[in-house]
Amino acid sequence: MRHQMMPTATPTLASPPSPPSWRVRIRCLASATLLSLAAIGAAQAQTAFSSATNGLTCAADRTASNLNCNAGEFTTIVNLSTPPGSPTTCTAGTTLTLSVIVSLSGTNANRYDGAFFVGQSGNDPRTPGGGQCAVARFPTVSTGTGFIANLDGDNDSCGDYIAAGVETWRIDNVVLRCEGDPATGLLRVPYLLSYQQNNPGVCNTDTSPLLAPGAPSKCNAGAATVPTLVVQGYVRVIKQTLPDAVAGSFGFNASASLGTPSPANFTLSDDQQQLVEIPVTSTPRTLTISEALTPGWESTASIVCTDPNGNPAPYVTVNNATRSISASLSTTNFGAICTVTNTRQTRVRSAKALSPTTDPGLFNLTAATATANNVGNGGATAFAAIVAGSAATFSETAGTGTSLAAYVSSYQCVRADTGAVVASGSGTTAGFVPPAQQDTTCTFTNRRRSADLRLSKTNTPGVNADVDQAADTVTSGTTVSYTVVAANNGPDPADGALLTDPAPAGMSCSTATCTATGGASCPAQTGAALVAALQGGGVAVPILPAGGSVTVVLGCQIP
Ligand SMILES: [Ca+2]
Ligand SMILES: [Ca+2]
Ligand SMILES: [Ca+2]
Repeated sequence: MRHQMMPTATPTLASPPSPPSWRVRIRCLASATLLSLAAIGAAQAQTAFSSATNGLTCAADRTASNLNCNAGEFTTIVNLSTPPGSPTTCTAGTTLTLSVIVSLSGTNANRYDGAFFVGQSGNDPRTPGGGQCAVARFPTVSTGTGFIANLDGDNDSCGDYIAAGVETWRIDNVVLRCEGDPATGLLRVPYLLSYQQNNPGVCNTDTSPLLAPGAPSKCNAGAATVPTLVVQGYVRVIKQTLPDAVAGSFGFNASASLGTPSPANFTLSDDQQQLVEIPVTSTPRTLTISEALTPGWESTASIVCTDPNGNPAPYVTVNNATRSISASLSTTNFGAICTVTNTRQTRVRSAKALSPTTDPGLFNLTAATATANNVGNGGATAFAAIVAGSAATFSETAGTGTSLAAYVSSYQCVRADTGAVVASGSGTTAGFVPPAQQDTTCTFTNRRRSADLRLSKTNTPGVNADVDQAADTVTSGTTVSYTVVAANNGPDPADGALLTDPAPAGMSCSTATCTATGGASCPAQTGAALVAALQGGGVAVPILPAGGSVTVVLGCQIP
């Protein structure tokens, strides 16, 4: 046996090709003497090199036997570390790419066509049928005293190894799954070093069946952990909304029976998802994730959880009423995928608009159970939630100091998402089934009633309509007919409008007749009573709709 001292030069350390990756130092025991490496950089400077091939048959399956690896020719202690700036965690079940540095020495005789295996899914390369391996055959170029190209004399490309040689060997592109050591929760890397005690034949690829232990004992195996890399269990929370793709942000917080989850708080909108992680070991830890109650959404959520493969996850419980997830996570039950679906509430409200907007009227509004009293233009009730698919009543009444009779009331109901009108009409009450999972606002508009009344008087009707002719004259002592027209140009009726026509001093009116058009009706008084009323307090026109008019013809003597 011989030892080789490490060089002291410190060359540049190139980054591994596929981050994240890790370099592994294997410190080899030579007759109980630990051969340690001063630094990764120094180690890499003088390493032999291989690039692993992944997804290959493991050593045990190549020999179709269980391997005990007890020959002890290469006693190995595996240390792994990550370079500065590397992640300090990996998510259980995800795939990593490592660069491994293996130091070899020992008590071996000449050995042939060797290889290094890493179980890619936590599987032990010694056990048949356990899974796939990343495999790298011995290099043929040495930077120490072990590897040699053609010790076996067949010129193959599977390196051989000189008795008791010393090598440091870097293996890139080792792909493996993030799986935790049950006791420590650190990334676990099961490995196996195989070699043949006799040349088994021509070996040129990592897939060669000749890359296998020459006997069940002719290997070294173990499991190393990466002390700087903690394996994280997780709950992946996926957000869905009903209806789909509705805007809305939902707050979550996470806690754990040990430590603080990462992250402890987050928000999700429809179709978004969040990974919440805690370190896991063989002892279960509880990760609890709760969703805050969000205004406008039903308080009860629908939560469905599975294991990472979509199968039932009995280690996860959910509470739809409190919108919470409780996952008991361990190295075995390391992950869960939970879809949290929130249903939009069906909500209604009433709002007030006045025309003109400066009108001082006050109104009491209702929408289902929501009320708002004495509101003016722009006022509204709060939203009231109703059962989806049920009818709701919207209404208004007069507030303090306001008479509904002074207004024309109408309503228009609009859904919030599209702005579409879902109901409209005249009056102070609306009742219908609002669209489900949607906000609907019914706006009651009150237009203050008004009428454009026009009054004309002439003694020459029909000549120039309602205007006296220029230089018109009447003769003293004669009786002249004066035509008085009261018309309503709208927009509202002017029922009860009061008409007066006091005669000038000296003029004596004695007859009056009335006709009505356009749906209007004449005053109750007729004849002398009508004359008298026009002279005094006026007469009421009982019905005077927009477009209607009454015509009163007065017979008066010119003084
Ligand atoms: Ca060989
Ligand atoms: Ca060979
Ligand atoms: Ca969606």
